Amino acid sequence: MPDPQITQRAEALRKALNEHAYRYYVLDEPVISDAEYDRLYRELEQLEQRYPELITPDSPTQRVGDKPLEGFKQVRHEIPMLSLGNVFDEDELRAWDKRVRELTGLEEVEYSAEPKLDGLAISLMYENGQLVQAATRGDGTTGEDVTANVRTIKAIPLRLRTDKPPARLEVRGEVIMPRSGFEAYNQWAREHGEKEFANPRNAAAGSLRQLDPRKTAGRPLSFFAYSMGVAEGVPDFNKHSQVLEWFKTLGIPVNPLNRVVKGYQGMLDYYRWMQSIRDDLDYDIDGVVFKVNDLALQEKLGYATKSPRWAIAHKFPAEEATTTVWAIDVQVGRTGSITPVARLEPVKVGGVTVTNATLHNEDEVRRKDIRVGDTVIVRRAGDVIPEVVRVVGEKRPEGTQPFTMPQRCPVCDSVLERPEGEAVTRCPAGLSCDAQFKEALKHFVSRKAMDIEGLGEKLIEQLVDAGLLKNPADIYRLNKEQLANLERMGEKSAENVLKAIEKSKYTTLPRFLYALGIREVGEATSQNLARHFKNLDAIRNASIDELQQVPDVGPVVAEHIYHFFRNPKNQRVIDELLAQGIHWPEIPDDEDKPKPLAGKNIVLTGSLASMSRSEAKSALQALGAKVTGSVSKNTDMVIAGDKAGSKLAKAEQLGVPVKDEHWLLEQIQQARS
Ligand code: 5U1
Repeated sequence: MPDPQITQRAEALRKALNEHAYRYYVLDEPVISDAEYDRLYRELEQLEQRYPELITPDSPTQRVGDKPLEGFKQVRHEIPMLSLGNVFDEDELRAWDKRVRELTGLEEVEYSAEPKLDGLAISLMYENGQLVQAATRGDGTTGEDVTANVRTIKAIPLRLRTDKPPARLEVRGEVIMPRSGFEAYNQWAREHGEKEFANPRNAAAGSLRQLDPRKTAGRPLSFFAYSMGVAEGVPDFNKHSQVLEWFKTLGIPVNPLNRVVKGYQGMLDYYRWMQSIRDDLDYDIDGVVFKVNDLALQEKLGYATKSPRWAIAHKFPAEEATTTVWAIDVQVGRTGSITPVARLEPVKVGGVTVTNATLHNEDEVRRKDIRVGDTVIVRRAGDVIPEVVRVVGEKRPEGTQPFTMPQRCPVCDSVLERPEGEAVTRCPAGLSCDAQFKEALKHFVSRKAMDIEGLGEKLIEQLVDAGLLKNPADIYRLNKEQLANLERMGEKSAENVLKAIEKSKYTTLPRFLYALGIREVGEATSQNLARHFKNLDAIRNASIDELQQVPDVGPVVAEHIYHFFRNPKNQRVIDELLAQGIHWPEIPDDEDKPKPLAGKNIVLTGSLASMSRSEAKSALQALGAKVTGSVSKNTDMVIAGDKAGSKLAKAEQLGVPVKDEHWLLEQIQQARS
């Protein structure tokens, strides 16, 4: 037996590691870094290697077994794992609430409202606090024993965090693969010739049904609990929400976006909230679940054949649909990139009719082997451009041909180029290609660039086709007659466009730089360039080395900027624009300005009305703040704009102060005065 001090140290390490896992997965409030956690873990691992008798089954080192399984044992659920009834719109939800009110005799019912995770349902059995079995839902009556795989999921405790564990507790919930983990896994799979997963749900299911737990251990899985099955020696609860709170104290993760709501209106508000933040979450949800919160009422309502009468899933409109590829065209982008686009038989996806889907680039079309005539699954998530997820192979008609990239630009007929090692094919004609020229102009007038309201995409196309715009400076030479003579334009609209053009002459240096459309110079880089050099001449004359002194500007971007300003055509356009009266306020030296937010960690979320996210970020940095992407206990403040999502929810949960746009504008104003 090892020295008692060593035994104590192993025990302390196990306790500390479990406590840190609880803080990380349940409270979402880690107090040590990942590196520090790894250091403690390695110390325990080394002790256990030297003294194997110290190993306990619930040690954090014991998550992976050493042998692949031969197959999965069948597990019969003591209490069936039911599925949920669905509603798909507000009327159906209202009708469901009405029925619950009639059956309970209540005027208004309290519901537990929860995100509906798109993962794999699982049952975890704890006996005297130890995880003894994990099983898939299967057909609801019999599932598969996936204990060895589930033990590798760090979010699932191997032992409950209590000195008085219940004799038997069955926790039910969903195993998910976070989107970030899914992307990273697929990237790894591509690089190592392994099979990629079509979506995070398949990835979670595939990983759990993996016969080699060592492989599951490498998959980034997580877990949220949502109900209790077998319960022996469990405290008495009146409400479902109390059960979920109790789970948290036991170290079992519960979704932080769960809420208790009242009545139909409360459910509807929650549904809309989840719909508005679903794209910001790091995991897929396909709807929300409402459960009658009072457990006695749940019992009263009982069960229909396959699902409880006390719960319902309100599903989001489907984000995937099946359709046919009519044609594959190519589109020319602003910087000459050639993007293949699938023209589709129109289909409704997530409530919107989709007719086109981006195919990204030649390699992507080849990899997915998308052909004209194929039946394909298309996906649309939020504002993201629809894309083809995969081909339905069984439905491929005879005689289809693999896609080949055209040799020439469909707009200007230049021979296309694909530099070695790059995925993108390009038209080398630059602004002499009409397509690139139109795109460059659309970018120039766009909201984050020169912000010329009323000069939209259609109008730009008309003006170029009519020969009225040969370079961006021509915008400032347009007159009322030229505009009013165009189709669908009257005198009044022409006047409004001219006013907007005039107004745009007073801009900022970052906007002007961004408007120029230099390759890989987005809003943030434009801000950094302006802040670093203070004036346009300094940027125009900067060497590649000097450009690389700017935050976020590496050798490639520096080259793009350097060559852009050495191009005689670009020099002429810039000079003409300045001659037309484009100007901006001088950027003051801010060295000795007060920095009221010095040292503060601030997170921005949602959209602001008066400025873009990157403008707000720069303004905060100028006030001395550090702007970070995620909310933690180290965050000093969250600035929330419109449609703020999970970051706001997390700030509220952690008690981090939340400020609004008005407050930010005040800080900027005060620092100026
Ligand atoms: N959030 C949540 N998801 N979900 C799925 N709650 C929930 N409840 C379920 C299912 C299948 O079943 C209840 C019958 C417990």
